[in-house]
Amino acid sequence: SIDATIPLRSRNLWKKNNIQKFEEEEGFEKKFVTHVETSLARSMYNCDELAAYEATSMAVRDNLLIDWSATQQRITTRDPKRVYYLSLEFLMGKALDNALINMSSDKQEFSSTGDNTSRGYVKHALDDLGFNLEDVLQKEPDAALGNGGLGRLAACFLDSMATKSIPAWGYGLRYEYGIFAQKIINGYQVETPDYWLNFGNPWEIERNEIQVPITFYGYVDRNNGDTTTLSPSQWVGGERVLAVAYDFPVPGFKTTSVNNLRLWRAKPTTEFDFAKFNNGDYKNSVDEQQKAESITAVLYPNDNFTKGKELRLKQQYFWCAASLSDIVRRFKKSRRPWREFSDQVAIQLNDTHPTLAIVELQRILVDLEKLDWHEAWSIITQTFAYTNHTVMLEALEKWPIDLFGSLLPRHLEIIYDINWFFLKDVQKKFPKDVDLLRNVSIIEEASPERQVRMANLAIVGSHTVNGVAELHSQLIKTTIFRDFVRVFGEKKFTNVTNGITPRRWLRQANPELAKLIGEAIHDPEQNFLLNMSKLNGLTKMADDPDFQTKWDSVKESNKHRLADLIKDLNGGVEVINREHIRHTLFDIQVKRMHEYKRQQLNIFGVIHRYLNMKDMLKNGKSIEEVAKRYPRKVSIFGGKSAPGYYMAKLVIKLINSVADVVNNDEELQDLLKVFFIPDYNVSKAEIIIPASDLSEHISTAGTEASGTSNMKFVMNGGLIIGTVDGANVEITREIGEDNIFLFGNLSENVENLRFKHQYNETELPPSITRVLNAVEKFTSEYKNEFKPLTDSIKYHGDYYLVSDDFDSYIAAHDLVDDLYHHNKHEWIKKSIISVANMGFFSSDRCIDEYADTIWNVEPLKPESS
Ligand code: B1H
Ligand code: IMP
Repeated sequence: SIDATIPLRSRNLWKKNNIQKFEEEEGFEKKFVTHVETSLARSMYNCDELAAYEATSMAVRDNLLIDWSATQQRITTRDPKRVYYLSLEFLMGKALDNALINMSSDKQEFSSTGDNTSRGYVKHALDDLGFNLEDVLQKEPDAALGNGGLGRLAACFLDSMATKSIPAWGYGLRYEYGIFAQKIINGYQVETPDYWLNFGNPWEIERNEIQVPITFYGYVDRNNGDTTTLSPSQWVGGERVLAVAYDFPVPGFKTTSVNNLRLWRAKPTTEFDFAKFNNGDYKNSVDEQQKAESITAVLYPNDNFTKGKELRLKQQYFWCAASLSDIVRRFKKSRRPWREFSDQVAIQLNDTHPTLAIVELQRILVDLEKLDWHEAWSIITQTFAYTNHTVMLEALEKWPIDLFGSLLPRHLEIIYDINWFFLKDVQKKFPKDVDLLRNVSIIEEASPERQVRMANLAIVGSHTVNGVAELHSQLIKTTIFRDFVRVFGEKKFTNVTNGITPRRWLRQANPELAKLIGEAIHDPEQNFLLNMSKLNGLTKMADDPDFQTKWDSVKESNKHRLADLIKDLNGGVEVINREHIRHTLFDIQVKRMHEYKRQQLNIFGVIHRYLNMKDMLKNGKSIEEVAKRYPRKVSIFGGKSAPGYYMAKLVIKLINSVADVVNNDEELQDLLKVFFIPDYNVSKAEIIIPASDLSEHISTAGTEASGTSNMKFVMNGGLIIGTVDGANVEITREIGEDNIFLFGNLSENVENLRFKHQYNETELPPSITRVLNAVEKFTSEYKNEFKPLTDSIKYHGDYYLVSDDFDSYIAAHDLVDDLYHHNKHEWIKKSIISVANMGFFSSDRCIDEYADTIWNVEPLKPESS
């Protein structure tokens, strides 16, 4: 490749012509108008809100790119160790609002909008230009390139790595279609395609200069003298596509560091199949090429579940090969010897989805760079680390050998060799332990098909394996990866409890609360967003009646914001009684629909409550007496089900059926409302989460690896009801057990309870039987519509232990009711104390832990900060 660096004699001219960042209104306005008139070829007579969004984004992007370039040049020049975060999902949400908050500005005056970030003056400027910032922000579609927690975690980590000036890049896929949009029709989920690039995307830089050829299929040619699979081998490919890079700037908060997220898009090569063409099959030849684009067409919409589809494996290899090629190219620029690779490069595998990167790097080192097998392998095992996100067996990735070997013949050979050396070591250490060998083998010898176990490969190829919350990290060591602990020892397995970025999840989602906190702890510049232990300062205000009132007013205002959204989604018809909103308990469960997350438990609880209220009225009690027992409450649900997940979809229908009945029951006089928010996504989460009084994190103990929305809710002053599962455990430790409503069986008892169900040794408590019998009353479409749901509990072993936890769940809700209703001051106090102690859950803390204990990397800060 040619040297693309400008000669010394020309550089002064370049420097003279460098563009400058804008730092205040006037500079922004000028950029804005310029982009409207040139980039968009529009004018003041032809500028709608979409154009305003595009021009604002391009102006802001210009600023970010100046910092991006400086950041990347600094990293290139200083050449420190870099982190590569490989994730098949990045659930970024909207970029503009976040960029306005994060974008560095030397002039951080308090503008008349009361906003001390760049957002403040841009809002003002847009106002002068004839636009309202909030409306302009609405024009941006969510970048929804992820399913749920795993993808959003990757996005939070990018924010923290940029904020901490860690030299880090994210690598992923640029899906043409993100997670589907959910419509609710007649109470049922209907999926519609999310063509998020419809109006183009001002946040991506298409890098047509960076195109990596990627090979599939073909065969291994052993006629070149390579006698064993361990020596350099020739993979003769059968199909070729190109990976084109698209870069997304990731700005840090209060720093000029801007990191990069590189997403790959598949496109055809310019090679042409002349054989076909000569056969007169021109049309077919073009069609074949077109198929290349299908590789990055769509995100697989399954959360915590995998299906062995060939296209998915193609996606994984395409992405790993393109990323590895880029990483290796960058390493080679510094002309260091290979043995320094792991001093320069740390690669984090976000779940097993990128495990092929291990094999691809071994292939590059052995086949292309001609390193000795063992030398290559030792580089690998010092470079990679693997994060596990679930213990649920249906999510563990396995690929049938035939499918794998046909798509990636050379990689399968390499895997066999990795496995051979690995098992030889195991055998030496544990002679004659065939069970152990069978369990840890990368190949599963099962009928009808042998399979490649990606988790085993990831563990063998990594130096560190981590879980995402303490309980989860403990569980992987005692269950799914138990045998690997014997082989590698405990030390290889560690914990990094998940976190969330307070910039998006506090400052951006809840500006009023961030402002109130800043004032209360004498930090109007909101530096606590960079050091969340400062929130501790709130503790001493927890009892202050004036402060409590302010705190509750912020909550009330956020509830109105959510009530507005719900009204909007309900066709303009109000659902929530506004008059009493301050004292209406907002009880929220928003997350992917999954049996293990137990939305069914929640809606059964709602039915239980409804039946009780109706019984009181039937028994001659007045509505005032009912209202004395039950605080006003709105139960809010939201979440997508995988399109093929029958049970999860049935739960959505049940929620909507219950809502129909309850919301139209005039006898109840608005004391209870139920609403399912369609198309839950990151942007909606930013409105929903700050409005909660109570949120539900009620998975069967031992099933939710961590959960991260639990952290978001508490950081926004909501209390939670939850099981002893995932990060609920550490939340309890941090905020104190008096401030959380825990219930249910512990994970250590789950196996035993399931066993009892299997042998029909459990009798269902009358409370749940009453609810299950009532469920059919809510059927509107077909008779017995919800029978599969109730039967799964009554007759099919109640795998998720809904019946075992029901009474304890109801008892916890009784405590909630009582406290919210009769001791609001105590409630608010708990809320304040909880927020005061949530510092631990900043993703900045996670990144510190990864950097120190797994990556061994250090920040490279800009000179000025
Ligand atoms: C989590 C997934 C996941 N765990 C497979 N596993 C997928 C697995 O497309 N697939 O094949 C997609 C997603 N996602 C979640 O990760 C956990 O359930 C949460 O408890 C956890 O908080 C989150 C982040 O660690
Ligand atoms: P890459 O590391 O080659 O992918 O380049 C990433 C970015 O780093 C480039 O777009 C430049 O902004 C910057 N960069 C690359 N090479 C150099 C260099 O030789 N000196 C300074 N900056 C560089």
